[in-house]
Amino acid sequence: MAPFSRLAGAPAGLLAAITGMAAAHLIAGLTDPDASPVLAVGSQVIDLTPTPVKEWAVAEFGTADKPILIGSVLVATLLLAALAGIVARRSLAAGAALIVLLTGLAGYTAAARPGAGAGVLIPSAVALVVGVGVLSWLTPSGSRAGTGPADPARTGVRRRSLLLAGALGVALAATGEWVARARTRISDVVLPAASKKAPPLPEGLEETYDGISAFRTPNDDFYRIDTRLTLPIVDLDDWRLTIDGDVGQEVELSFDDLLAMPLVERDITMTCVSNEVGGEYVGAARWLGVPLTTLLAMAGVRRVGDTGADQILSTDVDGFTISTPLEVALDGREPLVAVGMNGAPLPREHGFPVRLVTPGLYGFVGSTKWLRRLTLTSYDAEQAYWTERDWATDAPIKVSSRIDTPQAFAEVQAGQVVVGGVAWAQQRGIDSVELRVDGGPWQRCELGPDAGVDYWRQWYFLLDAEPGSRTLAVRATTSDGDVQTPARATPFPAGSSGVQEIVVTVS
Ligand SMILES: Nc1nc2c(c(=O)[nH]1)N[C@H]1C(S)=C(S)[C@@H](COP(=O)(O)O)O[C@H]1N2
Ligand SMILES: [Mo]
Repeated sequence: MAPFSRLAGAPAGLLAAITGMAAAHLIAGLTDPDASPVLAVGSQVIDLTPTPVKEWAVAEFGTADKPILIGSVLVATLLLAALAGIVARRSLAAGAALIVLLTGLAGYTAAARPGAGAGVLIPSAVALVVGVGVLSWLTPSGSRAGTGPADPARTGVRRRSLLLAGALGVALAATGEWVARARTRISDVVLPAASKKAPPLPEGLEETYDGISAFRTPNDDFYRIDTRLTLPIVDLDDWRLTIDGDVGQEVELSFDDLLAMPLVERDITMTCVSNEVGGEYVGAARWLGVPLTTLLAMAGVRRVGDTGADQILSTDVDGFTISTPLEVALDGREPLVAVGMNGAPLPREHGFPVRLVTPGLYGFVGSTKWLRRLTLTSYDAEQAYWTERDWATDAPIKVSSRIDTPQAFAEVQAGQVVVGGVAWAQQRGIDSVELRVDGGPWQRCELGPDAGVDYWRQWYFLLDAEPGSRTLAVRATTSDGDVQTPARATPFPAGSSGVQEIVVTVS
């Protein structure tokens, strides 16, 4: 036997897996994207990953953590599939058994996802049938007994089929995605005007000073953080928002019901608890929606004493949960049940059709995307996704500031250098931002326009830079006198703290 002929079965196994997964992915795209075998396994991995590892992955890979995860699941699957192909040359039954095991695992994890119905098993079943079918078709019957050379013509056919299957897989997956988009009907949504409009947003500093973050973050640039690998398909005709639990009366509203209510417009900066000091997980938008308090009042909850509940447990369309302290929701900060973002319906990535936006709280405790249900309950009775993973229950956003320009390790010309960025302290507002050069005294920066306490503030400093290596640090102070602390804290469990410092070279 030639040294590598033992591996001759591998392409058959790979081909079986690729066609099986592609077929399953298409079926899933048509029915339920989360039931796609690779994604189901990936989602399960996310949920089972211990918090410190998850935190490390987000810090290390940022938003690339998802492609990396899916890639790892794919590679593991393909390795096992290649093994199935090799084994199949000795015993087709044993090879097929490996495929049964793989698809069975995928089916099991898909079914174990919150809110899964029996239909989630279909894509894995399709993968099983196609996978075993292709494997037995491509495993030469002669070789199963371990005799006779491989037929070169047959090998050529297999190579071509492999390429074809790859191309087919990409095409099928793309079709599935296109169908999913078409089914959400975002383009049909026409948002009414707000009955309480926000004042026009002033022109931001970015118009004058290159490199400072735009005063309003465009939807396409807005950071995205969630546990999902695919975006939910929400059929607007079926979607309802339910307010239940310890309420006077249950409320159920359709999307049109929401649009028919008085809508308010508010400028709110959202921040992720996973944002490191100086990080990218913060964005500012103009949100359109119904005040959460209006909906709670409809359910008979106007003040904390109207219910025995101490939290609002919000559930998304797939059963993912977020806890918001009831006291915070009712303290006058006016969280929104939002339908619009920067003048458009919510993008699918940011919660279409409806999301919660709670000013002053990190997203994981107040900004549920793809909202489906608001349940008044207690922290004793029910725990949300992140609470179960030991993150803070009450998580106010900490005051922070970021240098946008110049970037760390940039080389700049000696003379006047614009140093600038953004600072935020939602619910309190920014009083001042200060810059420190090479450990010298803190110097006051100029602030950009003010769009309210829940919105970030741009800032800049015209630095007369002398040649050499310069260390720049920034800190903000809130309107109630809270100075951004230099004491470092990790994002887990209640948000990062510390002061951003960057080094630039002036020449
Ligand atoms: N359904 C759902 N809502 C969610 C999340 C999620 O994983 N699932 N992540 C939360 C977190 S951690 C943050 S920071 C914000 C981010 O919102 P964005 O992606 O629109 O910026 O959404 C929140 N809402
Ligand atoms: Mo977050």
